[in-house]
Amino acid sequence: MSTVRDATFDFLRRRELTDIFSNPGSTEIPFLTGLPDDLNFVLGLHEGTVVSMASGYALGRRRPSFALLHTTPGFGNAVNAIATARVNRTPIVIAIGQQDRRHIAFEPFLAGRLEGLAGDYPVWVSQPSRAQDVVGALERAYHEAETHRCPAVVIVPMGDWLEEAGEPHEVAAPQRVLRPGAVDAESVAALAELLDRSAQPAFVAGARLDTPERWAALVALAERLGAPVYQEPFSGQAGFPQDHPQWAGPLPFLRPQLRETLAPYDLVVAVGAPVFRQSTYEPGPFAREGTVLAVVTDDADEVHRSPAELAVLAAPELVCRELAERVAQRPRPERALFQRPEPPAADAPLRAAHVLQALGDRLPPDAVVVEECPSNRDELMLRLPARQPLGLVSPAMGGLGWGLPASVGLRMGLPDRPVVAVLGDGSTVFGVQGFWSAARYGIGPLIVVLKNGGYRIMDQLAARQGGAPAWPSFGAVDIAALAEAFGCEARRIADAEALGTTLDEVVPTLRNRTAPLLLEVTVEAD
Ligand SMILES: Cc1ncc(C[n+]2csc(CCOP(=O)(O)OP(=O)(O)O)c2C)c(N)n1
Ligand SMILES: [Mg+2]
Repeated sequence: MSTVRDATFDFLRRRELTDIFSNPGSTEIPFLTGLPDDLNFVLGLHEGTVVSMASGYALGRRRPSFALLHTTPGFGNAVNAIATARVNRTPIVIAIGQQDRRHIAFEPFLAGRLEGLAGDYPVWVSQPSRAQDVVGALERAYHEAETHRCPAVVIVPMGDWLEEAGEPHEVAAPQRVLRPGAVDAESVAALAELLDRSAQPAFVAGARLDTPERWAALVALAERLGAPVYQEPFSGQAGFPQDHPQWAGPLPFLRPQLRETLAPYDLVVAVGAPVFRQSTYEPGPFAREGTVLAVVTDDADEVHRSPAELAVLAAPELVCRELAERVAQRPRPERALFQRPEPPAADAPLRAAHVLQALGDRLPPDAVVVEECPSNRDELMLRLPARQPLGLVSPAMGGLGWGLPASVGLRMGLPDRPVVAVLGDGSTVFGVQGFWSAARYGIGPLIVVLKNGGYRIMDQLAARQGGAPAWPSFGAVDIAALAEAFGCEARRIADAEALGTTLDEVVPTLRNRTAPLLLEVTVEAD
């Protein structure tokens, strides 16, 4: 007899989901015991780490990944990572184990109240009505995840796995989904008219543009118009080459500074981004009166919430390509629009700027930099430009604990590219189990921790609020010892010379590394 479990193995093979990111419990035993050899089980020691690794893997491979979690405890632990995956537009099929249907009415041990547990962060949540519908639900979750670039969840009662498989004609999902991009003449004409009328247009590139085709399309349009291209605030990925002469830097995340930055322009077109994601509230509009705001994106949510004069819901690369053909060539700027800061003076004590500059001087153009260092994020954007797609990846929702495990998943998905995570010490502790998976499975990201001894960004916010922080620093937390406890090699660095010689030795190894390495760099708090 072929079982639901067998049919699920075939689903995983068919959809290239044979790497199973998981932390299992008793509800997953029937599925996982005696797993066929062609399925690769990847253990994470906490479910936040499991889903963050799956997230990095999906981003790196640009296709859905698969995670298997343990009923309420596993799903609950993973909610932050699932929310991050949603905001980072990461497709993940997540199966969640549940108690057996045959006695769930008695609320047995580990019976989960699962459907609403992650709110609407998963784009789709389903508990199939019958065991025989599990595979159809997984197939549908795969399509939902891919279409919306979000996590999608299927809840599977543990007794279902060994039930008889359903009939193929009962699978409520297509075998193939094609998603043709198209753009109509009317949309192009409406945007072309705005651009023709504009004396000073500017673009804002969003994370959705982080593919080679999309970078190229916006480059072509921006070069045609000689217009600056800013990066959307809090972007999870770079939408434009950050070493291009027309790259104008990241947009501010507070409205007064945003208005000031956008003041020279009479038209601002956000491409692959909404208008606009900001940090704390400040009154007033996003842009001065007289600046027309427009949006071009294939994310309906971004379109629907943007206070724009015109929004076009379409594949941005198609729109940009058509527009580039259509608009007149204008002069291009004579010098690079964005001036990178000078290297910091080589004095003691070591600061984050020194570390980021030292990395920037050495990393090859195809390096993948994972950012999770809150008080040094701006500095990182200045000194580590994304020069190729996936050159910058960061947790766009703001939840910490993603960067370390995501760098492990990215390196698994991109085995030919150097991967470097730059993390705050506080951030590292939220995802510390990632060290173990990297070491156990021979995955070699470089993890650089900026050890400033506390939650510096929070201290800065408290100072801006005019008071003392309620929370203490945690200066004594020994990150290198934590990494070593999980089996990851670690080095402690406290001066510029040691930093330079270590990076000279380590950076050339990054492309072929099969073991993770932590550099714990003690820096002065900024
Ligand atoms: C899971 C989670 N808990 C709490 C926060 C709130 N938070 C934002 S920044 C921050 C401190 C980060 O510290 P660290 O990584 O050391 O960076 P630093 O500010 O020192 O640069 C905290 C706790 C969060 N974003 N995510
Ligand atoms: Mg810190």
